[in-house]
Amino acid sequence: MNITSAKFIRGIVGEDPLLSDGIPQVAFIGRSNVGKSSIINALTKQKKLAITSSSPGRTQQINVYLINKAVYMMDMPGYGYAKAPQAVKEELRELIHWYFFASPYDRPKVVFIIDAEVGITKNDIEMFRAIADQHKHIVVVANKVDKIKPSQYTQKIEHIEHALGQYKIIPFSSKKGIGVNELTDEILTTEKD
Ligand SMILES: Nc1nc2c(ncn2[C@@H]2O[C@H](COP(=O)(O)OP(=O)(O)OP(=O)(O)O)[C@@H](O)[C@H]2O)c(=O)[nH]1
Ligand SMILES: [Mg+2]
Repeated sequence: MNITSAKFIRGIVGEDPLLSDGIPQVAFIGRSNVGKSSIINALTKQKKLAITSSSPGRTQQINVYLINKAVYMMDMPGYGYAKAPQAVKEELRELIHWYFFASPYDRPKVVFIIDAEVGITKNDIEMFRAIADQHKHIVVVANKVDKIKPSQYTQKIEHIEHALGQYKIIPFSSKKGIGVNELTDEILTTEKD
């Protein structure tokens, strides 16, 4: 399956009519700077669709993209950015929590992103458990595999696998285009259950 069209709709910070318009949502979540926005650009093959930045905390609202006129990709703000001002951190945390746990809308499919080089952090595990508790459809992505030394590759990926249990992990690199087809299929496949 291919992504043939991708369009920015708008950034949202709370209730919005698009959340209940019946179009399925796929939410991209992970630590600040893990590469959520870059992955959306890699999947849509558009360098500048989602704004990326080398400084963490770039995405501060839920940016919504319509893919193939059929699915929304939700580019979430990152969690765990220690240097952000307390008030900003609180606001982003509340937005993430509202969207995943408190909003009345249908639960999204979740693309949970981990930095393959850094490995899984305490923050990742906490967020993952909370999401896995309430969301059935989770795809785990280990991004930035281009930064791992070949000799450490298996160990790093296995460590993430062990920390999360039975979840399938897609090794990914938005820089090198690794994993793009596999993740695209996961996102565009209609769930049967
Ligand atoms: N080497 C490498 N760098 C990457 C990869 N993906 C993203 N990056 C870099 O990581 C940094 C953060 O990327 P973003 O896509 O802005 O990350 P984000 O998760 O959206 O960040 P926030 O919106 O701040 O939470 C940028 O400097 C990217 O160029 C990758 O696969 N490999
Ligand atoms: Mg971002």
